[in-house]
Amino acid sequence: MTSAIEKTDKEVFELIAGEQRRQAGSIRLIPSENYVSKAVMEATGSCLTNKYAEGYPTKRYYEGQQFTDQIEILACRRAEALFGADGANVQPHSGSEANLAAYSALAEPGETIMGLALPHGGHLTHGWKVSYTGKFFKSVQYELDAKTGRLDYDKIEGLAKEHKPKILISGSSAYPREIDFSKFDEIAKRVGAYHISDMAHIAGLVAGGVHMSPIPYSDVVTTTTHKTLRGPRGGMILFKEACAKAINKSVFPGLQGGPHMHTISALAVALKEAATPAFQAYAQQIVKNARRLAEKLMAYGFDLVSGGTDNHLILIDLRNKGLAGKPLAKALDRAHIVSNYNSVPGDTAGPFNPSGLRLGTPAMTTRGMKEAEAEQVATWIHTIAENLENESVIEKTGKEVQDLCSRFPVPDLLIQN
Ligand code: DSN
Repeated sequence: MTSAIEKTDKEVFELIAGEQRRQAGSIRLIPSENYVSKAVMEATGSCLTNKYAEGYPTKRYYEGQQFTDQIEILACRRAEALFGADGANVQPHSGSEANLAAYSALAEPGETIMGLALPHGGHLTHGWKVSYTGKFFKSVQYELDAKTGRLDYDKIEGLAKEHKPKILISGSSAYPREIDFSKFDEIAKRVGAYHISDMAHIAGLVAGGVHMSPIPYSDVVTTTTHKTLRGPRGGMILFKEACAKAINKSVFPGLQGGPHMHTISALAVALKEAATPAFQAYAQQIVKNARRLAEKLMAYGFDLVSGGTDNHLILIDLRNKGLAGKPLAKALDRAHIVSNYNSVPGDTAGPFNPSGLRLGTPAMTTRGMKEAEAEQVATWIHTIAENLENESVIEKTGKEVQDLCSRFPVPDLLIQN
């Protein structure tokens, strides 16, 4: 926070300060959120926000690219080195745009794409009906196995053989188990489809070596850059050389104008951070924390989709407790534990009042919390679930949560709670 904001606009300053206090004083369990380093934050807020750079390095439509070209090239080379990819496009403004650009590069409107259904853990942009990806393309959606809560590769193959998609999409937004990208690749090859993996949620785990990499098994890999990867908000596409031309054309001029150079500079910084041993230790700890949180929640009788987790994410099916996701998420938020309500496989409740709660450990891990704190969090979730309408218990729990937060300060926030 710079005093310039306070001088210019007290109102926005106070709101940002409030958000800083909220982030410092709560345990943030939304699995797609994190805390970036001060270096990433500084690059995001740098003078690069002032620069237009339509085009690609050395082929721009505006002059004055002496530094932007070097920054974008650096970000691409770091991404390729970190993930072992042939090529990278760091211009997508978001994961959704990265997905649309990737599909548009490899399929014509009206051709078939096949991805995981939203209520089963897929993303909107994997062809769900309300997303343009489900309107521009003919969309076929696969689901998790009803009994195991896991991907059923035989069923996916059967569906792929029936519908012969042009693109098979792997990846998810709410799937707690390791994805076997090699199996998706085999299926895609058997039906003559391109394989696009969306690793947005797990990019940091892949970089840290604790999840199978989709890169060797995919024609194209899309990702956001701000989840487990811990970079600025944005998107990125990694690809095999054969797809380079189509992907680059699809991002610009196909879908976007000027790239956000301030974000790309921050991504370059985050990719450097992600190549360190400290980042590997962070990725390992995310998974350890999620496992411990899952075990303790199950000990309290919570029913977890698939019976546990292999990654950073946990999906609780609250139906056995007679609870819905939204009231629990709201009560937890009052106790400074921030999660999101979510559909679970086979959910008959609508998306606005679904039966699940989605949790993740990246942000708590970034602030240094380990297994003991994960266990404590499970106990608090149990306490709140048992006392949904008891405001004095919620308030008391909230104080305990804030006390723990003050023992694990977020290093780079200026204002602590
Ligand atoms: N909003 C992201 C998530 O929370 O998973 C997906 O877009």
